[in-house]
Amino acid sequence: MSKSVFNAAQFHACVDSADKLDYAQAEVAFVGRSNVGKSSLVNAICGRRLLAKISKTPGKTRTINVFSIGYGKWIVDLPGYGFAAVSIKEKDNWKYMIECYFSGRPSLKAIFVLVDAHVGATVLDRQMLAWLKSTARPYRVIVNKIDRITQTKLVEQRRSLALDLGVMPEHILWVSTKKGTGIKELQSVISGFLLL
Ligand SMILES: Nc1nc2c(ncn2[C@@H]2O[C@H](COP(=O)(O)OP(=O)(O)O)[C@@H](O)[C@H]2O)c(=O)[nH]1
Ligand SMILES: [Mg+2]
Repeated sequence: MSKSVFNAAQFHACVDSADKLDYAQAEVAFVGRSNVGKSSLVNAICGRRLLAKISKTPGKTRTINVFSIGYGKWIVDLPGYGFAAVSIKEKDNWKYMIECYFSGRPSLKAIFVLVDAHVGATVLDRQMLAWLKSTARPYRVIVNKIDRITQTKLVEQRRSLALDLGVMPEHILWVSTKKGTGIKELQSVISGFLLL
């Protein structure tokens, strides 16, 4: 893997349903609360500030956004969950969209669930993980925004978050998109899944 593989990432597609996606060799997806930093993370991984739109208004991304890293290798930014102001119909739409995506992509190699270090694990984060554990898909947990936790609280927060999520602490990737912490490790994990 070389750094330039990620730097050469390009916007590939933006669709409102999974069946509109074309063929990929291998893809990884990011899912998590609105505002957890999914789009920021895509930008950090690719070393590009404006590749994925970053919004300060939660719930803005209602589409599946695809970025390609070389031919047929994708990073997929899925719409966020848990934004309070959406209607039941929109929540159902979200669920349907995500389920269609997860079940309709044989090239999906891993799902990264992003959790906010400062907010902690939400009910929906736990539901998402429980659901993923019940499927055969490989997944990883990424805890983002660790810059918002003081150094002294970090050890305790790591332990309690892991416990809360039911994941071994060493199986969690701890990152700060803002500071760039953990991005290299994440790139190599992604490279492994996408065979870059
Ligand atoms: N402090 C801090 N803020 C972050 C970090 N990552 C993202 N953010 C901020 O969180 C907000 C939501 O980010 P965005 O990428 O749009 O989240 P998304 O809704 O999950 O795509 C933005 O204001 C980002 O600047 C981080 O590592 N640390
Ligand atoms: Mg986003």
